[in-house]
Amino acid sequence: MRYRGREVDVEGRVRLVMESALTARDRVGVQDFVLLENYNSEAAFIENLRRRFRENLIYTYIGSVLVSVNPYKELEIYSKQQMERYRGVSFYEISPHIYAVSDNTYRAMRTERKDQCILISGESGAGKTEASKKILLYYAVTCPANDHMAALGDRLLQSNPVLEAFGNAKTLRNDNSSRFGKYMDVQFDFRGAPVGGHILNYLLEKSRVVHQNHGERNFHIFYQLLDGGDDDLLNTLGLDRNPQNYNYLVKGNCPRVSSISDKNNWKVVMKALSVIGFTEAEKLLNVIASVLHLGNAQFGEGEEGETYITTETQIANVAKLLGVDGSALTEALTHKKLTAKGEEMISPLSFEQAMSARDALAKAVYGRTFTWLVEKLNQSLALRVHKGGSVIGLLDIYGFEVLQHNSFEQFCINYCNEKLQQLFIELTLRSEQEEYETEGIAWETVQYFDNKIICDLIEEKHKGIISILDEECLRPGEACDISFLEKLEDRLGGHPHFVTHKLANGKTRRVMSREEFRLLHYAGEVNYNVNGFLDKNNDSLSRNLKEVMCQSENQILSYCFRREEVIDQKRSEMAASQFKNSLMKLMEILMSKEPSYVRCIKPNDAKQPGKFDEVLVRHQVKYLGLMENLRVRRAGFAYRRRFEAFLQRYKPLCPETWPNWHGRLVDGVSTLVNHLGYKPEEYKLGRSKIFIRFPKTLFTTEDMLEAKRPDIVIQSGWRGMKA
Ligand code: AD9
Ligand code: MG
Repeated sequence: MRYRGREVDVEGRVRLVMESALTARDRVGVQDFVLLENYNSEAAFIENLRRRFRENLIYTYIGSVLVSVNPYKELEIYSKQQMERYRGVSFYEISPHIYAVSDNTYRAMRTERKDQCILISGESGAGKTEASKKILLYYAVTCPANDHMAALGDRLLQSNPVLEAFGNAKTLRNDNSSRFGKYMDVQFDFRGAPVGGHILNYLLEKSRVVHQNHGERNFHIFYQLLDGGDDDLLNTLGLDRNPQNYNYLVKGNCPRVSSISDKNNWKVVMKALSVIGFTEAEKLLNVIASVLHLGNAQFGEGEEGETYITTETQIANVAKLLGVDGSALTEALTHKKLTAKGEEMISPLSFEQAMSARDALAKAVYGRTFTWLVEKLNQSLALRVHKGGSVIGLLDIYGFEVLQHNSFEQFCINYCNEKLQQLFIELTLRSEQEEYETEGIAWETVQYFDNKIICDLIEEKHKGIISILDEECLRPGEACDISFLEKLEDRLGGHPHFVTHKLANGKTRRVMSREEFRLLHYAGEVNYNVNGFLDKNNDSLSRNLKEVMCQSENQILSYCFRREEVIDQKRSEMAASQFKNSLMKLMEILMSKEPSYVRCIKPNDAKQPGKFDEVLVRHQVKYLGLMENLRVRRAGFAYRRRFEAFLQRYKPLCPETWPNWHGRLVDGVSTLVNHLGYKPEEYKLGRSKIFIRFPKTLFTTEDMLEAKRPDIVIQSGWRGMKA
């Protein structure tokens, strides 16, 4: 029996509630999925998650992988006292927690002197960013520090509000959705104190600067500035407070979000910028304001089809804030420069072309400024002293996305997830295999789906989707989104993971539009609409706009728009290829480190506490590959523990090992399990660990222990495998 708590009965009497180990297990499930009897059953997996979620137990392991379900409410489990509880404690001795992963990763780095990384994945709103912040906070609070280090811890923490202000936005799925991928290295010195940091950012969703879907917003910083900036500042920037007055902020018709205080966040961001030692705030705000004014620039169409600007004052404002010449900017927004047979020619842009040039400029200015900001943060976090330390990397990157309409952005995001899944399978299998080898236990081959075929389909040189997209982008004037789709059909039709409306027999698949292709991802099918693929991949700014920008007197912008870009006519890498290459580099970084995983799950689409939407959860369990993960982990043995830990825990169950065993550990464990009546097929003894095949064996032993010494079990905090 275990103490469960106090309950007040109908007559107002307080009584202690006791329950048996068995009912506790029924109530709160198992804390590690490897201990599920029926580990092949998805239903059992989800039921276990649900039970735990109902009890506010949002964390569960699959071996060493942490599964986390977003509670959508503040739980009292992140205090400093809780951090202390997890310090130096072995993974399995205490209930699952993000702090356990943080602490174990830290200790592994310290003892094995090997770089680590924590990969956090899950769909939008599942809790990735919150998890990464909790890990950072854990290190900032628990790691040793001196004055200089403390300042660094602060800067590390303060980099978050800044990045979030510029890179996060309210979407339908998450009020604080990260619209970029982030990989952050935290560097520690030989004493284990954080001494530096470095951030890599991936693919900011720039299209949001000029367009938002209904119910969504632009990046937070715009609203923060309008709501929080003081009157003088707004006057200088020529802005008024109402977001509805800015074209780039009205598309989603959602100027305010109840869960967000833009005013307070503005203060937080300004303070963070000062902690980080940022001196360019004014220039940065000029850039932000210029984007708002640019969105209000309007064009008219002359009698001969030429385009002109109707909002002169807006453009004057934009030019002033961007630090560029007004007439040059006007000219560049309404004309294009062509070079034909060595001669330069100027021709007017159509109305649509001018509008898209304006939007392209806004996206380029914002996107490049974001990259610059990350570089500034990196300078502030740069390593000062480095003597034989190691690194812990944190990856908080967009999860697999299937929206109603999926475009280029979803294509890149889902490609990224394919790569991470590949890495995950490879590393999990590798580490399982390595453990078996070190322990001298025969490895049993595990069947799993290798998604390399899908990665190849997307990224293979000359043959993959990205190469074909690049090819089409190099045929300006001739190629269009549909010709890209046709080329895909020509080259990839018949590939087992690629589908379009065309059937092999020449007929058409009626359920698919003629503008879509479908990829059968490891996580499920996604239809991508090719509309806009070429433009987004090209991501280019006209040459004359670049010329104007590179003469900017705003130092941020003159840094972002280099003269060399104009002089050197060679085209730079296109967006998808750039993303592909940055992912390759990321894979290399991750491969060189020892990985830990946090898999985040979103319990419902309503952002509500206490609501567990089974269909939604099942879908995520599937595409996070959790069942596959569990199968790999359970391939041979459900449970493994070092001899000393096993003996320490169960020695009271055998007179020969109690109170102390003085011989070799392996002999002690052997004596103990013989006494308990373990059958040879139930377990194996490795070099330093015992491997137990079935959870039932372990549960029986646990129940015996509890029956024998209930007081010890409760006090030890080892809620067995049950909480
Ligand atoms: V996205 O891909 O960037 O759109 P994330 O990063 O996975 O997404 P995020 O961490 O931003 O999601 O979490 C979404 C919201 O869920 C947060 O703003 C919190 O309100 C809520 N959340 C997430 N994790 C926790 C938690 N451990 N405790 C309480 C949480 N609330
Ligand atoms: Mg996020």
